[in-house]
Amino acid sequence: MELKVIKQKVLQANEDLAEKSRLLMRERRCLMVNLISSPGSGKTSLLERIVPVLLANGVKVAVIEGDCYSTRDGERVQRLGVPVIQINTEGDCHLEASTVHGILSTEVPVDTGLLFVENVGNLVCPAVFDLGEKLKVSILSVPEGSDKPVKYPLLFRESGLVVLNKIDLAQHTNFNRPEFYGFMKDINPACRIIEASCTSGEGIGEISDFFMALLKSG
Ligand SMILES: Nc1nc2c(ncn2[C@@H]2O[C@H](COP(=O)(O)OP(=O)(O)O)[C@@H](O)[C@H]2O)c(=O)[nH]1
Ligand SMILES: [Mg+2]
Repeated sequence: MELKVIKQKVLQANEDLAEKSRLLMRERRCLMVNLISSPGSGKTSLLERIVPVLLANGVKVAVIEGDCYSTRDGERVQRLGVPVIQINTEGDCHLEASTVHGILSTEVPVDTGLLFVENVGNLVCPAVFDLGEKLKVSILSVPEGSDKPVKYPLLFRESGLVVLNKIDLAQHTNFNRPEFYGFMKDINPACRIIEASCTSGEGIGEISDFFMALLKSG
């Protein structure tokens, strides 16, 4: 009982700060997107694919890179020519609103139109800790298996877009599309699902169009 109360307080403090970040981003007309997946599903690869398309369309993009350790992904994204803020959690498995809120005013350029937050690779905790984003985007790669929506329902329920990545590998795996789409229909029927390959480029245009439409709709 005692532990449950403490946990609720932690989450409430996170929610309060996330709401402040959401208001700040709304004031600045900046769309914040929380990118969530297991390690290796293709979050950074997706950024490498879609950021150039968004830049070519005149969108001012910035990226917050969340990792336990290393600046490897930050360096990959920096090569795209966009501002990158690297956060190393030193072992924590997710970002929290307190970490992100502190840098929105100081590190993220004020004219940013689209702010991607690449969360720490994990399907559990990043879904619990709201960062103040407008949208959660989850990436599932086909080698991970079609059962992930039922095993991690919170993330897949809260996502506005699921990118089904590494579709180029589908023939080499036992990924069951009807099962995956069936689970998604039960858990989050309104969710947009786009099949993609960051290797072949399949689906990248559709994902970029999704973000452009979102930016236009305000
Ligand atoms: N075959 C294939 N490999 C991919 C695809 N997307 C990413 N990868 C590879 O998967 C590995 C992990 O990708 P990365 O973007 O670093 O994943 P992250 O940990 O989610 O950021 C890298 O070796 C990528 O080259 C894809 O669509 N198809
Ligand atoms: Mg990455």
